Amino acid sequence: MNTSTLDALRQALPGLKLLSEPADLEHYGRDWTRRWTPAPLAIALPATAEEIQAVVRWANLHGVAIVPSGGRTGLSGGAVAANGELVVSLERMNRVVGFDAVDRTLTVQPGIALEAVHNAARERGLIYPVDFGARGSCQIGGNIATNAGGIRVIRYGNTRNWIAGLDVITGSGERLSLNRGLIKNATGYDLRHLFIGSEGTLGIVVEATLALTDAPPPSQVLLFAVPHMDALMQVFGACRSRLTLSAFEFFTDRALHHVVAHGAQNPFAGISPYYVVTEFDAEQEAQQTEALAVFEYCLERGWVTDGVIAQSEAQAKSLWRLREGITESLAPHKPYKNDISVRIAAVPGFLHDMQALLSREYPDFDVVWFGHIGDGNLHINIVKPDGYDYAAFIAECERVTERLCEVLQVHGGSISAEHGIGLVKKPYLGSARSAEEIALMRGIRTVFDPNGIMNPGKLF
Ligand code: 2HG
Ligand code: ZN
Repeated sequence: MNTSTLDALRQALPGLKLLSEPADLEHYGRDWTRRWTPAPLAIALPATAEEIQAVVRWANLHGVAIVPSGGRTGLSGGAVAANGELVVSLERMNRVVGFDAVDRTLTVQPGIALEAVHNAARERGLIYPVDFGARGSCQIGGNIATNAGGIRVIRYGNTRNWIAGLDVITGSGERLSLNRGLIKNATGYDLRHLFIGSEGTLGIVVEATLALTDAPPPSQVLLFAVPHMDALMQVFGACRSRLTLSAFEFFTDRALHHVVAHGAQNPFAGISPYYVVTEFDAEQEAQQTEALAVFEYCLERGWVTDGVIAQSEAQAKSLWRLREGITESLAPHKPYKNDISVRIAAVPGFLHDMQALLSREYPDFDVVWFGHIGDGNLHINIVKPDGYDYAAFIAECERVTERLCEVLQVHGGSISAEHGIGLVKKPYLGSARSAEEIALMRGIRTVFDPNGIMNPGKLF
């Protein structure tokens, strides 16, 4: 790569905003993984789909790799640019471009933050229900590229369920309008769904039509102290059968330790090995009474030892902070992350095998468990001991991840539930997808991106 290639881009698109200062290369060249040293060629900040299309055509002509870039809150290295790629940041394309009250859809540009989507939906009397901790910085284009999940999947499903239409520029520079907001469209392959979760390897989302829904009734937030691992899914069973849940999350005492050290409040006097945060519809008094009955029921059986129900919006927020603040509290330690899933029915057996594996393989590391246990999705963060060499730490974690893949295979699970494969989990893709599937995925990629310019090295 040389400056004349970039000059050709400047000439072809004199209005395109391009950045190449070292601080910009560093800022836009990495995501939250912090494992790779950013080294992009430059940063393009297009303002229109036409500019993106022209950039993709230029990249094909000059053999330049493109890394599409959203809020870069990803945890799998999917948005890292460490090999002279052109980063295409969508951050200037952050507007709502349409709302249809009859279809109940919101059409947005890809660089809009998830929180701004929430606000735009709410202003129109509806909600966009996908939600997670990074809502303030992550962007809808990145959410689509990873089929992001989060804390309300238990009720609403993943991002995929809420994408009514997508406009994309493929890796070969064609613009496609996929599904156009239709609810029913039985016309062959639904290419929209190929782009959702494709991690920027097929093309770039330039516009998305999101399905909205009614706001749920008022809810309440409950925090349980849970004395042992087996009780987690028993509490889940009790809550799910008697309450209308919108979230069911868990974390361990180690997670509590970190999040409290980071400023969150432990509402209990003591420490419990496990905690559950659950949110449920509580519009009527009967539902609130039922929640207390569920608590009593679990208490009698020894599945919970304590509980607190939020009495105000502020208290609900501070209970949520205990769960949602975990990632940020661990970030300074640059933890090694696992984001794994099994079917809900397989969770109890899997938890046992995994606990045995982790205590055998990580006797000396701080292992922090938390996540969306009601969806069968666990986040296991391994914290590097002080003074331990970082490269040796990663190598050790990767060795254990191979063992973890074997346990996941026994239980029919997946090495990436919602963060994507990116660079971090690339060596393990074959543990969750067959060789035939991967060959087909590669073939699909070639159809959309024959020159392999879109986010090369990620996923495969
Ligand atoms: C969450 O559920 C996110 O909080 C981040 O998916 C998980 O930091 C993690 O491992
Ligand atoms: Zn998560």
